[in-house]
Amino acid sequence: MTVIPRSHPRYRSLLVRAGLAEEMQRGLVVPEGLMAHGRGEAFDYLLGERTTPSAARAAQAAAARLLLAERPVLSVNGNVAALASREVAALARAIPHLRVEVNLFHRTPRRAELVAHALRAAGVKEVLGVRPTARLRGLASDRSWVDPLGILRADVVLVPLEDGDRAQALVLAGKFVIAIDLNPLSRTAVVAQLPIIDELSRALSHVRREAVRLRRKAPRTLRAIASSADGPALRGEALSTIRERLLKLSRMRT
Ligand code: PTJ
Repeated sequence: MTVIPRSHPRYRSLLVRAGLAEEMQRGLVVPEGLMAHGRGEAFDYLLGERTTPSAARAAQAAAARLLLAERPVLSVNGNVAALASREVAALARAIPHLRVEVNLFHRTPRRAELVAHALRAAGVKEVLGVRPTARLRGLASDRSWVDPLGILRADVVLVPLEDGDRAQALVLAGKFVIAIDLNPLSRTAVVAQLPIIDELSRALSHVRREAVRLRRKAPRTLRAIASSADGPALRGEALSTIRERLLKLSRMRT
């Protein structure tokens, strides 16, 4: 593996890339996952590589929504397992009734096992969806395979790095969809009732912190917080952040 000097201004970003490339060699991440990551990085640049105030509000609303849910599920693909298994495990500890399910676009039994292994190694106690037996209606891809004890009966589904088709199918199946996606223009961000437009690890950590802070609040308070975030407004605010940053940067002389 290439040695990345700690002094490199993009050290963390290069380290994450190297980790993903390594996980692609092992088969946890698919080559398409690297492209998806590149797109995410580009939007993170545009957004300033930090959690914006509107993304923080979305994360807070997501935490309240997950705490209120009866059968919440967090859906995990190859990129999510490679980038944020620890954050997934920490969130599952903070919200004990949150179930964790493997869901893959490029599904093979081996990849499903690799994702489950990464999650268990990070501390997730129960992993659903390794050998799913049910299918989500209206979806032709392998993403339609779901666990009857997980996504199939879930009322709220948290879907990081999702493709728009499945987000749409989940909404049509009557689920409340919380998406994590850096691209405010993606179909996933558009169809999800609650898009968190932020980087995956930052967003999951934020939702966890909010869940810990909110978990003893009364349901009435949680309901007010959960309904305080509005999808189109969140996307609009992300686009405004990008526009303002670009305007400011375009006026700078250095
Ligand atoms: O592991 P599999 O087989 O399920 O495949 C996973 C990928 C990611 C390849 C698959 O879901 C895919 O093709 O996703 P898309 O359609 O490229 O969508 C990924 C979205 O996530 C894009 O809108 C990216 O901007 C966004 N994204 C990428 N990396 C991050 C991100 N959002 C937040 N944090 C990131 N680190």
